[in-house]
Amino acid sequence: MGCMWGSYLAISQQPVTLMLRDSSKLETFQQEGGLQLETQGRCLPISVKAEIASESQAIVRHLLVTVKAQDTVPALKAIAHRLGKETSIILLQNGMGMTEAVQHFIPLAQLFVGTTTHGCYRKSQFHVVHAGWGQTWIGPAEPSVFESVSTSEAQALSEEKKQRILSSLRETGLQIQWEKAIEQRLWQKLGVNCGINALTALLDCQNGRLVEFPEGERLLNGICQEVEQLKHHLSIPREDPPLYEMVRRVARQTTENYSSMHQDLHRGLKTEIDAINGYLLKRAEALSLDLPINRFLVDLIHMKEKLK
Ligand code: KPL
Repeated sequence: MGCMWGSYLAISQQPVTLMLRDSSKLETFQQEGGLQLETQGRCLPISVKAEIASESQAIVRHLLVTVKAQDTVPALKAIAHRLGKETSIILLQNGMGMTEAVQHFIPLAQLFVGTTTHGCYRKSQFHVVHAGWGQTWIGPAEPSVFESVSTSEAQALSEEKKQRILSSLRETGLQIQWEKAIEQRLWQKLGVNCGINALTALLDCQNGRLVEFPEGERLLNGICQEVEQLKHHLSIPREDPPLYEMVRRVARQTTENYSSMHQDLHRGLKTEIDAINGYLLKRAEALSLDLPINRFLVDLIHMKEKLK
């Protein structure tokens, strides 16, 4: 996702820098001859700067965070010296629960969260294929904080940052919508990921295969019922269409895809299970609610990670 957004920002002539983890990533970037974007059957070389994120001292004004959920805090800690009250951060990731952690140690930066239905995958480290066109919603990380900023001066600053972020992202030509009630969209995406990701990873199958068999339908239904149960306890409104319908629809629309959790598990990487089904368990535990199917999935994925 980072390579995809970086490409479109660069194509629309905006100053953009890829912030890389370490020197080996920068070497790979140079060896591959920079960034390439494949879209609508064309492969475009993208002119974009790249740097080792922690080495520069320059203040970051707009930061789009697309790392895996579990890498969020370490990635931001590595560049904490570059983040201040002039920084706006957008978290565009799978899973939930990262905003609290980020707000905790970067209280001054303005935080936004987003969710997207664009599909992309990498052919190599810096060669990204934009495979499915989608939409993106951006909203305040926590409306209560965002709206309760005390002075009108602070409110004007927040509004200015929001407008700058939106216009910069819209310059790319990708569809961006401001969503004040972003939490609801994040819950919807979380529900979809809770249904599809762990099952496809464990069953070693593409997304669409889940809805080909009655057993798959029953499993998805059970997961979705638990998500709905938790949402009911948290007073989060039910979705229309119901989550189960939504999950089946996404599984069909992305039928050939291997989910991100499938890809992580099969590459021997740590998965985002703790920010997806694991996030449900954390929220449920605080309410003394048991979600046995989701607990089972989390345990199985953790076991798989350990058995690698
Ligand atoms: O977001 C996804 C993921 O794989 O993480 C879905 C929507 C399930 C598409 O594969």
